[in-house]
Amino acid sequence: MDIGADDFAELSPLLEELAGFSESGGPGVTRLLYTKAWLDAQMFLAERMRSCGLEVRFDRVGNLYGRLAGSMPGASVVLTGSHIDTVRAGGRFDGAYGIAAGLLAVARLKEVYGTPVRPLEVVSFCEEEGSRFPLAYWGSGNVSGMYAERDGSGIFDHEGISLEEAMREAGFGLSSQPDSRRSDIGAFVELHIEQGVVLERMGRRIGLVESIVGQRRYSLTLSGKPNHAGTTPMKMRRDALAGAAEIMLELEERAWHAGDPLVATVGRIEATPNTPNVIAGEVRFTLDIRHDDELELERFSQGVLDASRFIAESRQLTLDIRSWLQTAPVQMDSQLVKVLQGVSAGMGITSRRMASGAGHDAQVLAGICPSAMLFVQSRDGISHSPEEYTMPEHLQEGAAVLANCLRQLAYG
Ligand code: HGY
Ligand code: MN
Ligand code: MN
Ligand code: MN
Repeated sequence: MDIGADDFAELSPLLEELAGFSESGGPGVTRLLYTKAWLDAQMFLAERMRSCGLEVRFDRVGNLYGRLAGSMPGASVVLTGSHIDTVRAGGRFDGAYGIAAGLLAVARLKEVYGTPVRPLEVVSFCEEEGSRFPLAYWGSGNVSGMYAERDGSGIFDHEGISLEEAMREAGFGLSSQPDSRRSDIGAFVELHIEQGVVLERMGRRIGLVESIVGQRRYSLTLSGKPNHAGTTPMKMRRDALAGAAEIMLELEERAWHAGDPLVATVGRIEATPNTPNVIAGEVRFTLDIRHDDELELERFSQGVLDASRFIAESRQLTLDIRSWLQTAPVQMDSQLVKVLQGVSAGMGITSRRMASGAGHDAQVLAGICPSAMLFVQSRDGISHSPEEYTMPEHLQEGAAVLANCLRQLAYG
């Protein structure tokens, strides 16, 4: 008897409950690393895992695991899950879906098939988005060895709180807590919403991710001279905000010329003193650049940085560039993708192999174990937005495909 979509009627209510753990005021869900909303969500999930009969533990950076022990001594772990943090004003599915569905899938497998051969675990990674601190994949990166815990030192949020301080405040970072690094994972399968329009347009139900784009993220700080907006002639200005605007348009123009699949974004900007009648003395902003080809990504990124330096110099501004994320494009494990494809086909569910333009914990886990991803449709391809939506029947179907994949991996 296969597990089916009907087994996951609890999924939407669980996602609804999780969405309640958010900074108040909305719009959408905001659950940033080590904040109260984040901690409450992790504790809620821990309780839910316990009530499903899973052994629960947190690691030193705050990743949460629920474990169903297997019968084979020393067998490697079959892991599923995703990230609990969100972007600011994000949706209720990005990350949360993979955890909620993973938890219910493992619970259902336990009910129907009992003890697996290999241990089955569901993880709620503490951070993936890079929304609070200038660093992304902190959760999965500490598991894979991409980061060591000490890499959190010298990293500050925009309020000047250090990552270490926030981690301690949330109750983590203690030497008595289990090391985050793992070498016992045999396979990782992450279920996620697509966050794009491919599945919807193609009329397919499941996306089988073959590759994930590479990314570069930078923080740029332009410094000029704050001065009076009424008395400073245009020729005498060193306007950091005008310089930032020129860099942004240059970035956009270059990205248009480069064409798909290159994408480039300035998503965050802070001007100082940010006052209508003062020329901005300092502007800090971010660049997010992505491509599925590492050479193209690097060439484009360096070109943009060179152009930014040129623009800054021509305006007598100083420019400080800080690179804080560099990931290469990653291939998913081809054998695992075949397993996911076979399971979908066996359930009579249409699927499509595809690339992911979003980053995911699976690309980090791919460094230590065979990893793959399943996508379900996102309505109108909208994500990182309060408008993010996937129909319950699609969510449940994805969870059923995940459960049957986990069954094949852990019970076979
Ligand atoms: O792709 C992203 O921006 C996020 O890390 N998922
Ligand atoms: Mn995201
Ligand atoms: Mn995500
Ligand atoms: Mn130009």
